[in-house]
Amino acid sequence: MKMNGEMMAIKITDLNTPETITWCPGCGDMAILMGVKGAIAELGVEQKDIVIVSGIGCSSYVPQYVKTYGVHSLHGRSLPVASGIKLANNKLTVIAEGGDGDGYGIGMGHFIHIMRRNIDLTYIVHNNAIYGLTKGQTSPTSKKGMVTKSTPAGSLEEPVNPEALAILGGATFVARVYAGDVVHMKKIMVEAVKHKGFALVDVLQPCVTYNSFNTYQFWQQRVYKLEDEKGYDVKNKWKALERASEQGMHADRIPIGIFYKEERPTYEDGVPEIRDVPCAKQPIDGIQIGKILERYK
Ligand SMILES: Cc1ncc(C[n+]2csc(CCOP(=O)(O)OP(=O)(O)O)c2C)c(N)n1
Ligand code: SF4
Ligand SMILES: [Mg+2]
Repeated sequence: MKMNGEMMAIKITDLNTPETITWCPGCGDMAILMGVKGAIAELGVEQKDIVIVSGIGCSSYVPQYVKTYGVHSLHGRSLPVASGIKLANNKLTVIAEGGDGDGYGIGMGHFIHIMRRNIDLTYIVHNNAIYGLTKGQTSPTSKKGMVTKSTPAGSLEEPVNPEALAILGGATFVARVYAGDVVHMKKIMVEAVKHKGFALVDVLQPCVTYNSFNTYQFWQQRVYKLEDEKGYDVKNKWKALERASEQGMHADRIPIGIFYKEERPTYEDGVPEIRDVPCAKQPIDGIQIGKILERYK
């Protein structure tokens, strides 16, 4: 499990920062922020042991609004930055966040490779099927035919299916939640952080300003919980893939909850040098840095 730091009682208000929240009123990002704070408080990991890393987008403001360590990095680059932090100090709880454009567009290469590596971190994607920050262009998850500023005649492309990709890509925890159900979202986020390995939490998030198709009402009418389905087995990869590919985020019926879960050694497990003492805490007294630098003169 990713929670390696000390456990303590944390109130949601302890996680507030003085930053002014600039999201549009009613934006689903606000609910996701509540879910993340609620999950951190429930997990009780000390704030000094958590790092939230984001890319660029409306969604990527989260590190500024949660009182933990945080990095607001570059567009599409939350995962490599988060990986670097985790490998430098694998005792930290690392959460990466960002938008669908950030993670499933420009950051797609990182997404695919982090899953096969199974680095022990949680990736929360605010999936609003639009580029929000840049004012409403088609994103990789926009529905085919969707009219936006960048596709005035309707998008010609099939949307990316993040859950199906993640199941096949080697992710060991794959979940989809809906920002309109904060209690359920928080519960799944807690499970994702507790999971040992790479955990994807894809959040269906209404952008109330630029996406008039995927509204609260749209998703409210369609979502159902996998855990309520009799006989659904989160360990059955092929059934999970079938469910994910047949019932994507724009379908008539949209499953939420944990699609797939697997136990597999993490990338860090394969690096014995950091098993007991993280890289950042290892003694450097005996290292003759001068001799190394000599070689580069
Ligand atoms: C390298 C680079 N390319 C493009 C941009 C412009 N840009 C900023 S945010 C963004 C897309 C935001 O959409 P998404 O990731 O879905 O986040 P949202 O705003 O919807 O939360 C783009 C294209 C950038 N900042 N950097
Ligand atoms: S533009 Fe959309 S995603 Fe961005 S803050 Fe406004 S409602 Fe939220
Ligand atoms: Mg987006």
